[in-house]
Amino acid sequence: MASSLKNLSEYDASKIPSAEEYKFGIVVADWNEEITHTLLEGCANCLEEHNTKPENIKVIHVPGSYELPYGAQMLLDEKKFDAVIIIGSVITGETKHDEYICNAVSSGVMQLGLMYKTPVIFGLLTPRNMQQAKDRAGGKHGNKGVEAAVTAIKMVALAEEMNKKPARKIGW
Ligand code: DLZ
Repeated sequence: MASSLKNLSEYDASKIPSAEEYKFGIVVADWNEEITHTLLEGCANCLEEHNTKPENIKVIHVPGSYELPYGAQMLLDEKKFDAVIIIGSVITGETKHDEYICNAVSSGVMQLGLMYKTPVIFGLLTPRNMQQAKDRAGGKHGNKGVEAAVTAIKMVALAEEMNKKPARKIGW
């Protein structure tokens, strides 16, 4: 379903398990930061609303979305997180740069999740213009950061249920 038909921030909070024991890594691209920092805020606030402790959320920044998979890999290498969330916004331009970046990010993120056996959540906006981005970063279509947070919690709960939670390093 297109996000124009579904508010990205609307979900049934009663169906989301408590994330009190969970640890999340977030990598955020600073390109289009007026959008991505709003997505980050929505994401982190949502995790905390579901009881994740602030000290169990680590945020790192990369310059642009193309760098998101590498940033996610650095977090995954720490072996501290139950899930990693990537956040970025690639706006269509006059050239095909957006296609190259989006393809690289989506395949990179998918590969990392399978390779590290850890959920890596795709919080990338791919709008055609700034207005579409604003509509999905706290505007009329909600906040994709919230959707990414809810997805991350659900995936960690599923991994727990299936006994597939990634092994973490001791002491964190
Ligand atoms: C170069 C570039 C352009 C044109 N547009 C965006 C964008 O809309 N969103 C985004 O996150 N990053 C963009 N970038 C930067 C690239 O992702 C990357 O940081 C640079 O190409 C350096 O590798």
